[in-house]
Parts: sequence; structure tokens; C-alpha cells
Amino acid sequence: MKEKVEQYLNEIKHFVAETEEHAEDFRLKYLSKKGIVPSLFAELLNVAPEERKTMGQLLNNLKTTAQNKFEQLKASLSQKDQVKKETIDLTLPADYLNLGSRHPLSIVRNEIVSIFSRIGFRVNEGPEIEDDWHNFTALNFPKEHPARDMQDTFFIEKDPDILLRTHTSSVQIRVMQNEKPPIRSIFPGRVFRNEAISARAHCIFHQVEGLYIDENVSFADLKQTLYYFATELFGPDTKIRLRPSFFPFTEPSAEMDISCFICGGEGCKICKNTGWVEILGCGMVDPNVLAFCDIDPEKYTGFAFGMGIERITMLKYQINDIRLLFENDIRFLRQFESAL
Ligand code: 2NL
Repeated sequence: MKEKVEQYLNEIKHFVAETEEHAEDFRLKYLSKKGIVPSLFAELLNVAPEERKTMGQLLNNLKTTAQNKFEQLKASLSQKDQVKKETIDLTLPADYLNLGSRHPLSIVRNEIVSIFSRIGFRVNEGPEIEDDWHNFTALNFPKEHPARDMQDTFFIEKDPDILLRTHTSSVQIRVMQNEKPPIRSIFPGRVFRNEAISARAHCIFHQVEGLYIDENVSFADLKQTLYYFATELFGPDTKIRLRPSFFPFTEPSAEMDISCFICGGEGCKICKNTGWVEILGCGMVDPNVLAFCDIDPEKYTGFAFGMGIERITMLKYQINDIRLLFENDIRFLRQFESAL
């Protein structure tokens, strides 16, 4: 019996398990109810009483050796598993890299900036928080004009009036004060108006305004510049028409329509069956505005225009609710992944 135990100890010591099944075979062979260790304990009854104590000790040693070996086998197998999982397979294709996409308002703003920069316009930006003088007074708004009302403008402070700019024209005032003509620049930016939010209006939106001041700048220059802009943005077949309008800061003033780029003038939902879509306001800079900025209105003339980026984006991509442009819903934004 003693030799048998020695032999088993040796076997156990050199046992190798490649898989979980091998380890289970080991447990069944030595440690299960009908396995070697319990059978040897059963044989103890046949051993001479004076040898029982030493044999008992030998068997106990065999039992713990087998138990320890089994624990060791299990532990090393699970470690092997872990290593297998952590090994990097360099032949696998790479994970899809989500680059995101440009916001539709940025796509359109960049396109407008790019069109005007091709004909010599620079870009200027300025503060979103303005004073009354730059936002209203210098733009020829009368003292009691309704736009100056709390109902229309977000005031940060009263007396002196500090407010969120209601148009980017305030930046044009700053440029006219700081630079000598010729001035040829466009002004993209965020503007604020105290309006109830709906499908068609938001209290925050984006504008691009433009300004050209020099000697002998005429209404014909304005018209040709805007015609170039319209054909670049909406296609070479685009026609324009100007309708008389009114702004405090331009005289004369006009609104510009383009021929409907959806139906080509036949009449559809987008142009409300008129064949024309309004896209911007414009006019010759009022002499009072030039004078406020210390530019001599006898020597210089200029034209200016302004458009809402949201409006143009909604027309171009046929978006029917302005709020979609502010919610950043990923399902909406993903639709512009290939637009730029
Ligand atoms: C519109 C109309 C317009 C201007 C903006 C302007 C600026 C200065 C002087 C004169 Cl500093 N004019 N800007 C002129 C005409 C129209 O915007 O419907 N915007 C969304």
C-alpha cells in the first residue's frame, strides 16, 4: 500500500491538464466518492492496527496533495483563459471610427463665407453683448423704435442699456469706426431676440450680414453682387428679384427673392405657389449711419445686406421646424454626414 501511495503522489505531481475536462478527469480519478483516495481510506480497515496510524497520515497527505493539485489546475486554466481573451488579434478589422459631422448651420455659414470671400469680402466677428449705441442708435433706430422694447430685445442691464445684440450690424458699426474705406466684409454670428419659440422662430439664431463701402458704390453693384451670390448658392439658373422694403439703416431698402429652386417657378409648397422665395434684406447704407461712424456721406456710399442662416438652411435642406437646428438630436445631425 505504501508503494501504491508513493506512486500516486508521483502521478499527481506530474499531472498536466490542458482543458477544463482534463481537470475534471483528475478530480473524478482521485477525489470523487469512488475515486482512488476514498478507496484507499476504505482499505485502511484491512491494515494491521500498528501500521494504521502511519498509513492514515500517508493517506491524509495524499488527499491534501490531490486537493491542492486540483485547485492549482483550475487556477492555471482560468489564467490561461484570461490571457487568451486579452491577446490582440492584429488581423481583425479596425473599429469604425465615428468622426461626427458638421452642423447644417455651419455647413451653410461656411458656404456663404466661401462665396463672398471669392469676390474679395473679408470676415469680421464681434461681441454678442452690446450697448444700445452700437446695436440701435448708430444704426439710425429712432429713440422710441419698438425694437428697443423689452418685448423684442434681451436687456442685461438698464441705464446704461447693455443687451444681447439683435443683429450683427453692431459689428459693422465697429468696423466702420475703426477702418477707413474701402471696406468690404461679411459678418457671420449669433443674434438674440425676445421671441416665443415655435416651428418658425427661435430666440437665438444666426445671421450673415455684408457691407461694401467705397466711393461710387451703387445699387447696381449691390444687385450684381447678390445675383452672383444667389447663383453660387442655389445654382446657375437662379433668377433674382428685388422688392421695395424698409429698414432704419438703409435707404432705399429692398428684399430679395430667388426663383424657386424646387419647382423652378412653376409653383409648389416651398414658394407657396408664387415661384419666388425670399432670402434676404438689403439696401444702400443710410447716410446717417455713415455719419455716426465718422465716414463722410458726401464722399462715400455703400450697400449692405443681411440674411438669416436658419432660413437659408431650412430652405436648402427642406427642414420644416427651426427647433431641429437647436436640439442636436443625433438622428437629425447624422443626415448631414456626407454634406461636407
Ligand atoms: C434682414 C435684413 C439687413 C442690413 C441688414 C446693415 C448694416 C449696417 C448698415 C446698413 Cl451697419 N445695413 N445691414 C441692411 C439691410 C438689411 O438685414 O432681413 N436680415 C435678416
